[in-house]
Amino acid sequence: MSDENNQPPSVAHLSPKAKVERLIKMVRGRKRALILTHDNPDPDSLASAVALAWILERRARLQCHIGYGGIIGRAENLAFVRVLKLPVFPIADVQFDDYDVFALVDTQETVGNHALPDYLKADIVIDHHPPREGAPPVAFLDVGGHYGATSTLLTEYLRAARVEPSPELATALYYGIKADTRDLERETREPDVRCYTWLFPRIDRAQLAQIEHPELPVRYFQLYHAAIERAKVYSTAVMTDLGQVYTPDMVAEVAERMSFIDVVKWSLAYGGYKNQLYLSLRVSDRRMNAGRLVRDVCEGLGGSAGGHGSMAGARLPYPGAGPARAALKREVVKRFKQAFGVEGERGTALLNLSDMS
Ligand SMILES: [Mn+2]
Repeated sequence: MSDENNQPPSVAHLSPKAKVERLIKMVRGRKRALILTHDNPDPDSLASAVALAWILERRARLQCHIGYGGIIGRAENLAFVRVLKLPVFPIADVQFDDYDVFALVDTQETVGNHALPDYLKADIVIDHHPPREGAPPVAFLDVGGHYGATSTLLTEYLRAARVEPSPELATALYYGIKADTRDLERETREPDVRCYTWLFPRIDRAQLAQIEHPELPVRYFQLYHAAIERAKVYSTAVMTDLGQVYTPDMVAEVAERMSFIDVVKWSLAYGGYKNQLYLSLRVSDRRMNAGRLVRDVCEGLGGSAGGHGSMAGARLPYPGAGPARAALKREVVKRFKQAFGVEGERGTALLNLSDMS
């Protein structure tokens, strides 16, 4: 079917060795690659970008740069970049005309959460998220496999290319897999375990410890205080309005933390950052698909949405004036309450809920 459209199909079914051969062949004759993560990149995205650069530099003699849109905000992610000295740059420092290869990792062209301008085409897309429909053809497309992290895909590439990672790169990929799969527990497949085990003797454990236990800014605790005060519980759902956040990552972090409340199956957090409303959802019911739910709920509100089984997020245009913002939040809450089956409930502040244990 793909061939009829002249679209090179995803290489997801090929062996890592065949993938790497095709990748190297595809960039032959090119000189400079720009590798982009998704916006507000997480460790999986950053590690994957650095690993792809590592391979293209060594096996295809390309000069590579890594760019990201948005900000790196979580303390762990800041420590990740600083401790491992990862060569990644904000997109404002990037001149797009300088490159003849464009790559996206941990995201896809039509997801809308990356900094590649519309007038440019990605040549390489490597992502462990489910394939998006309606995407334009991509010369090298590796999506749709069964992987808990994009870092796992890139670790397979490294091994197939017979390129030894530095301790910093090994630590980055290891932490990328660890964070995305929550210690090999969430949506973990056999290749994730295999690559994690392969990387372990190659990592720098002292650096890993510095990343996993970073110093936290005062405003982190202030935000958590507000989050706990504002959280509302509706039967098995918790919703947390974070107001304005100092970094979008905190929305996901709070949603994740609140999902551990013993009575909770659905955890939604939302907060404004610049002119966007960020939403993050965690679902503990394995029969539900958080990604699909968020896409359905946010349909027609603009912005972008994505995710997979148990975790998903979205960002929506968040108009400047107070009343318009309040109206958007009310609409979002109404739609999610419907999706959670708790419409009509008034909810109880988390702080007023009596302990069930
Ligand atoms: Mn990922």
